[in-house]
Amino acid sequence: MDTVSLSGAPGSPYSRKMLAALRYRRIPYRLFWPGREPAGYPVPKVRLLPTFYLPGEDGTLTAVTDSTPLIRRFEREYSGRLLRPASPALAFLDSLLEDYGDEWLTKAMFHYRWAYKADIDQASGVLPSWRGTLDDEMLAAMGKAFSDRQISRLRYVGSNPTTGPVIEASYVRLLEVLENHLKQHAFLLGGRPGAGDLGLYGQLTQLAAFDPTPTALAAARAPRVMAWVQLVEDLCGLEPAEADWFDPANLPDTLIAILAETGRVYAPLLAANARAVMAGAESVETEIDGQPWSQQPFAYQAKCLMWLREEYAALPAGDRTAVDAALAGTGWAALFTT
Ligand SMILES: N[C@@H](CCC(=O)N[C@@H](CS)C(=O)NCC(=O)O)C(=O)O
Repeated sequence: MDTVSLSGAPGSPYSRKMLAALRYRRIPYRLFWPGREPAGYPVPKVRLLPTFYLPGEDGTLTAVTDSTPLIRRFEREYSGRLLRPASPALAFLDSLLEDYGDEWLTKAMFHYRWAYKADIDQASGVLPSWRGTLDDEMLAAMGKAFSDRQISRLRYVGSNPTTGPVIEASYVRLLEVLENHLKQHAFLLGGRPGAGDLGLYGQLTQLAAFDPTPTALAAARAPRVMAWVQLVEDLCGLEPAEADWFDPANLPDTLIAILAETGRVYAPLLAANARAVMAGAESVETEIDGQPWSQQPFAYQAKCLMWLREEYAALPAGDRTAVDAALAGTGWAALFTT
């Protein structure tokens, strides 16, 4: 089996998502700390973590980013222990949950880390130290430069005084619905993990296991979620069976509650963002959860909606019926079923 090489860091939720995917799939990997890649390694067009180094069409090493298509590529290239359910209906729900983790829950991650003093102080000390040895003066300077840069980028994820309370309330509700689900089920879609589990897990490695403000919220309300984050980190010993997936025609109420929570906040944002991107608007102005929402448009998330709509449109009729039933009454329905 080919060994996969990547650069990633502990404070990068998408790096954690992919490392957990590789461990569960038992794909051998070699992890480089950013900046410590072997000489001559290619650099991606947009420097993002994680960056994978994979053979391109002509066999030369190519830098590849973006966790969602990479998970799908590895499903094709490595057999067994697949993260994507064989049922198209379940696979579609898995895509919704993965996208919510990657694109909405990351707002909470970025917001809490760079909006509160305790979190800024901790991140400013720890994150630069992942780069290697630093004396006190260097660490203070790099911590300040790093936090100044990230705080100036809060606007990209849409964290601002208008949206902050919406983001925080949604994080607390997610903890509650996930905690409730984990009382009876090991993973979102049954007894084995999907890509959606990893999408949520990646962000929660920071929210519920590193940054002090959101981790305290998880400690007070969601012990099972905290334990789950620790377990999902390394699932290489789990032996999944096909029968471990839920029956899409008979989904538990606790999963429907998770779909309701994710659709409540992320679906209206996807719709409003896509409208703003199409119109070339300067800002997305909408309501989420009955409260005003304002942020700059994000072209990538317009693509996310397009991909989800394509997957929905390709569903066989029976699967579509099951999906429609699962999403009825959730915010997701407006995006797909009307
Ligand atoms: N959609 C990408 C997102 C990757 C991403 O945004 N990575 C962040 C860190 S977790 C990053 O590298 N940001 C650029 C920077 O910090 O300079 C994925 O799923 O891999």
